[in-house]
Amino acid sequence: MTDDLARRARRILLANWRRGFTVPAQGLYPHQWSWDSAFIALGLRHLSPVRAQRELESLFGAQWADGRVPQIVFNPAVPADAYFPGPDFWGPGVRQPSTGLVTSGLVQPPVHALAAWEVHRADPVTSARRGFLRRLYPRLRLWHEYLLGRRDLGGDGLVCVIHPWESGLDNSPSWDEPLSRITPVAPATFVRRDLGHAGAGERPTDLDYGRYVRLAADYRDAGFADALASSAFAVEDPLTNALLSAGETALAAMAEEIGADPAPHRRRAGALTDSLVAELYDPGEGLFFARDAHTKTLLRRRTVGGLAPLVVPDLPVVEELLKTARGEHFRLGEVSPVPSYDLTAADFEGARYWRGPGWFNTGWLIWHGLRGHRHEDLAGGLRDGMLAAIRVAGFREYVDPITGAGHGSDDFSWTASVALDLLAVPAADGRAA
Ligand code: 2M8
Repeated sequence: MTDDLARRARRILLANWRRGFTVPAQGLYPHQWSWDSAFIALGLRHLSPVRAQRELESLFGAQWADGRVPQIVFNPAVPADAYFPGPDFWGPGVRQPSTGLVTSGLVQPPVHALAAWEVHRADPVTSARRGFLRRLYPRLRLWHEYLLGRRDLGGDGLVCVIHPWESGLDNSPSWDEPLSRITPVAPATFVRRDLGHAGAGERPTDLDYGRYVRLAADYRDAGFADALASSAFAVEDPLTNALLSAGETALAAMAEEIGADPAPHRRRAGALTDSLVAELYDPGEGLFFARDAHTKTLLRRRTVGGLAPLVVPDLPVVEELLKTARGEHFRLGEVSPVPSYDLTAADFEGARYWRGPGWFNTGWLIWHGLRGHRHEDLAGGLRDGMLAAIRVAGFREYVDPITGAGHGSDDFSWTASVALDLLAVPAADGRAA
């Protein structure tokens, strides 16, 4: 059974590989995505450590001079209209002089340092021989400096995402309120390509898309300037900031390994964690919430992003968060992967994208956090639950956490990758899964 699942996962990753990077899924996502590549590298390290290193190297090859790592690197071999918004939307202004590659101007959650460190640890000898950390560390540092230096729009030591696509949790209910203030562009002005590959009931709505396009076009037309005044949507997101803090801890480990100074990274990790807890944690709820940088109000929707700070090694509120995770809203221990949205909410939708379904990348982050905090039983149960979910639904993009039905793309790369990573550690009860 284990062998079969691992073999199927490997086959997906091989089929989705495109000379230097992996597409999230054939059809729906035919280019390279930023945080997908990080999760994919975590699985690839079990298949080929060199390929895992190349996955991250190719992404950072498209890094902008200002340090940002783009949400999407467009594959020039794919027709320009295969995905919307494609290279023509972003325009020639985003062609990177060093590589000639066209990219999106947005970013995605910074899970890369965490992934790079795990990839290095999978085969430190090959990593050292190829100079993997020596080459990647300065780029990762620049990436974090972009976020910390240019994206603290609220001035509280926390990074803002300026578009729902930047959060990775695109149509999460957390964004409903700030998004309601955005005037959508007219539906006739663009053609959605996603609906050719997935049902409308599993994707964001047309109204959501109209607003996404408005925000992306405004950012592009403002020359990708980062300022609160020109960012109609600006939220301090617990997932992004938790990953940045955990990423700074990973950078400290890398710095030590290559003889650089780890102290600034430790300081930054500590400061980020302090701000995260002081500004975004609600002790009454035992959960983190995103905050609107314009109104300074918490966006009180219970989402998996609010549990994501579990990835932070020195988090002072682990037990409180776990109590919430195990309660009726997320049912950790019973339901896998962790639902993206509150199971008890009136507007919970089990099949619609980030408004209910369980996803394997966020499941991996929580599993990783549980292991780091030495909650081996809970981690083992989540691992077994996620593998069982894949056995039932296949390697789907997301699953209904109640029925277990699979949704979105099939043969989804990070689902395959997470499966390979989970299979590399023993099952909760000590037997092979
Ligand atoms: C989804 O987002 C893209 C835009 O980035 C889309 O809907 O077209 C999200 O699930 C995001 O987290 C993910 O990185 C991307 C590719 O898998 O798809």
